[in-house]
Amino acid sequence: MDRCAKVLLIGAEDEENLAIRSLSAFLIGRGHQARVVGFSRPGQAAAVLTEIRRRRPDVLAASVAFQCKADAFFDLLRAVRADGFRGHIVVGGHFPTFEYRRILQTQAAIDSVLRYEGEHGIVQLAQAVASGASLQAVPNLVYRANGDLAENPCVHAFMDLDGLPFPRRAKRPLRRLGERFATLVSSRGCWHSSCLYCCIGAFHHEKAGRFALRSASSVAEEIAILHRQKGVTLLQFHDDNFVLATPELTCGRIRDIRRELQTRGVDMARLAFLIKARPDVVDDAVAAALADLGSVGVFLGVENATPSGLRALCRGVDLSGIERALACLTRHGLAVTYNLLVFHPHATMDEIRANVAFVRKRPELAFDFGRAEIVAGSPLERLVVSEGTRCGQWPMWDYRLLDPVVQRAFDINRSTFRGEYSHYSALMHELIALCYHAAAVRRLHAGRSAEAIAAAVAELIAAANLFMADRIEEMLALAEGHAGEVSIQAFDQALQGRCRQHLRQADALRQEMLRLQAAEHVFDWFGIRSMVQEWPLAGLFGVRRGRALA
Ligand code: B12
Ligand code: SF4
Repeated sequence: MDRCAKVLLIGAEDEENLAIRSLSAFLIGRGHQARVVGFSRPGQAAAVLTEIRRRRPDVLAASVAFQCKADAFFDLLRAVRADGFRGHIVVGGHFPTFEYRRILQTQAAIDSVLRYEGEHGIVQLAQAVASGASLQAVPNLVYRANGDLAENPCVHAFMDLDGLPFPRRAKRPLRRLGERFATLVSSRGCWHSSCLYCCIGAFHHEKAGRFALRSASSVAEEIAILHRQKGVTLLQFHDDNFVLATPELTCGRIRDIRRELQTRGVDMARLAFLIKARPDVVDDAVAAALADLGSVGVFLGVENATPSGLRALCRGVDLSGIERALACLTRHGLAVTYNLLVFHPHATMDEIRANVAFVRKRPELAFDFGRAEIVAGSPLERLVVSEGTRCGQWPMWDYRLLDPVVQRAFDINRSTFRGEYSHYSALMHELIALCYHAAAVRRLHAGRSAEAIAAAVAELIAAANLFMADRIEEMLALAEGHAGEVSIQAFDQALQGRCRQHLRQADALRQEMLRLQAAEHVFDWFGIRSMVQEWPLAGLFGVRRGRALA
């Protein structure tokens, strides 16, 4: 007779962690007890230990999806053992799926790795542990046995996504960008599955198809519940790629979700969406369909704005596709943000300069730039190993760029833009958030103040971006000129000073939007929310009034 098992799931919760929350719902649906506890920073270790002592789970299941967090999780799990926990510890997610051997060889605290999608084996594992049965029949499991590793056969098929319960949500919804906020996924996998730096293709490699979709009605049902029961108004689709392989399929999918939401009586004007998309399928019809659904922001997969860079990153997109996507999305009023992986193994100085020129052409779009990082399972990992440029240490490998001048530029980037005390990352992160925030406010709190703030946000982003474009070019010149420590320090000081100044400006705009949203939410209660922006009340709340709308 199977005993009901107690499972405690741990994962980074910068926002609701859909992996552990989905697995928690799945376990509960099959009669087990499951709870989640967040671990995003080492400072939260004490709270995790307390929770383990209180709950005394049979199984501790940790999501180590992020390779960059692996060491923090290993430290935590060692501390858990040192604290006296004797139950079973299993880890899962992207990184352990590929690095299971090394994890089990080096991490004595960890008993097993459950590879690929966790639903395939988590229930069997919980049952086996709770009833003291053998682990032999648990699919996808790798564990220590007889001084060796036992690798059970894996199930290589997508779960029936519509058959899965919705993720267990926190009691109170998150607040992001001044709204009640939730994330969700409407698919698993990616139809492109080929990008150099990405492990999603490898994660689903052995399956018959590259991706699986939930039905539009299942997606709409989850959104409707979040909206009605939790008052969620802002939703972020965490699908790697919300758009499908052709514009026609994508438009059909978006229209289906919209129709299903309407069928459920959801007031679409009260919802705003953020999505991620590859540029190649975004045309005017897709942009219009997205806007019609209520999308306000798109994180567009630009990644590199040169033909050679796009080829090197195996993006399968050309520059004209990127230009078209940007033009269509902005024409339909969507806020677009993007990232540029200017540093990759074969990057050249000319390529980086061409990327900077791309930024200059659209200074009002929030962006960030960096290096393609190695994650386990990615083609990049294989490339740097075969080229002999991998260096550093597991689990966070480093690599050398082939062009020595580009490598020097990257080293300067690492010690200045990305230096330990740098404000750069915080600023660019804040500007991306600010741009989505302004777009959400324009949709959910439309009015003259919202428009005026959005204009101020665009102005700040443009000023910051043009400044950064100059600094990136200066960094390239420093690298070419073999600049010494003193010049690099002077460069850094100027960079940090301006970052701090822009951060203060960004914070002021963020606060102003939050005040506007708070005021409108209060007036909404009385059904007179338009008073805030249309009557001379905005000033009372410290919000600019702006010009009357045409
Ligand atoms: C949401 C998300 C985020 C959120 C994180 C939210 C949070 N948890 O707090 C944000 C936006 C903050 C984020 C940031 C980053 N992310 Co991210 N992110 C994702 C994304 C798009 C979706 C994850 C998700 O919710 N999926 C839905 C759930 C249901 O699926 P799942 O996570 O795959 O979980 C299933 C299985 O993996 C498995 N599983 C997972 N955990 C466990 C645990 C156990 C015990 C078991 C048995 C099974 C299991 O079972 C689950 C159910 O089937 C994934 C891509 C992806 N498609 O998964 C990237 C991804 C996880 N992120 C990635 C990266 C690189 C990052 C960043 C480093 C990016 C950056 N340069 O800053 C940062 C680091 C974040 C950090 N915490 O430090 C990589 C990870 C690669 C790696 N091995 O390191 C991914 C895979 C994207 C990619 N294409 O490469 N990210
Ligand atoms: S980066 Fe995005 S488009 Fe490229 S393979 Fe990964 S999920 Fe697919």
